[in-house]
Amino acid sequence: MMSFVLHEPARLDLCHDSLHGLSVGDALGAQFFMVGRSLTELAAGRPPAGPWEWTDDTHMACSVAAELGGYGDIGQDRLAVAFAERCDPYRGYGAGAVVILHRIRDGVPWRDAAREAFGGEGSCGNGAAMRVAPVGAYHADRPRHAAEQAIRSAEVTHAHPEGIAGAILVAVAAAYAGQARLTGVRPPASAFLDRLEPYLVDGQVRRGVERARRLLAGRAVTVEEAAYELGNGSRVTAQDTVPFALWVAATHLDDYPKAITACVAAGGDVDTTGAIVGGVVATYTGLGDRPDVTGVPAAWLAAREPLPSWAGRAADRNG
Ligand code: F2R
Ligand code: MG
Repeated sequence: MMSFVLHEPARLDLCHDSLHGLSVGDALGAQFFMVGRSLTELAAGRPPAGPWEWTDDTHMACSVAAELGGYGDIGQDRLAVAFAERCDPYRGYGAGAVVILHRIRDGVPWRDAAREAFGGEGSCGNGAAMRVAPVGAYHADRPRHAAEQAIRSAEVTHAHPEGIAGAILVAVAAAYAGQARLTGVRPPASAFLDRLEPYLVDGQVRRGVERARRLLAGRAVTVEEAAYELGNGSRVTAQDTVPFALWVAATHLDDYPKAITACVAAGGDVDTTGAIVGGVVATYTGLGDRPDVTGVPAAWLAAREPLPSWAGRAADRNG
């Protein structure tokens, strides 16, 4: 177990690499909801022509990154206002999220709006997980704090324990990806998921991640088999999305294009599996290539719609 403290510029570099990875995965994934997109072409290194518009995943993650860049930790009241004021249903927001964010904009306290959603159950949508990887990247030196901050970022819209559980695991996975980058030691796929064990809370997300760990410990399986066992996000919930996304990130931690191509191959909620996987994997790979690592390709960054200027310093590195 390593022990170190990151200085602010290093935190922000990891956070912004994660945000770029998240947004490229989201924007490229969303392309595959359009007619005429070819997985074979993508797998051969020929993605669709840009521009690739990003969706709600990136929009909300930019608010999270701006919060980290401005304040270091998540201020829930501030984040709720930022989410609510920026919400633009045109970006493909979840149906429940639109209602929650409009209510907050109308003056309902975020805690009430989140708790009253879905008949009082709260949302277990994959939206808290899709936007959280930059939190883990920012706190790569302190995974437990990353988990606490993930909870704070989730609670603003997702009161259901499964929605929050998914966010915790994605943030901690990103923190461990950042640690692996800083130490230069890539963990084997099964060890990467095993490290999440202290952060598993009882429920369906936990059971899904345990299935993913068993898959990684057994014979090699294809991405289609993994999606069959774990889900591919087609139910748009954390339970149906996070275990698969973590399996992909663990399996392809050193190869960003392969990781995103695996999400596309699995189908389902491709922009969101792409966002989660992209946010974790890019925390490890960074942008561009290193000798033993394939990061976010420059051409993919250039094809992605630029990030908004309010996203902070990450927007300075628009492709
Ligand atoms: N909205 C989508 N995808 C579907 C449509 C996309 C297509 N391109 C189109 O335009 O038609 N994607 C976005 O939503 C996901 C993030 O969702 P978030 O922020 O969690 O929102 P929400 O609405 O709270 O939850 C999503 C769905 O999950 C189900 N659900 C949630 N809580 C539930 C509960 N307690 N009981 C039962 N079901 C629950 C509902 O079906 C919600 O609508 C991302 O994929 C993002 O990209
Ligand atoms: Mg989306």
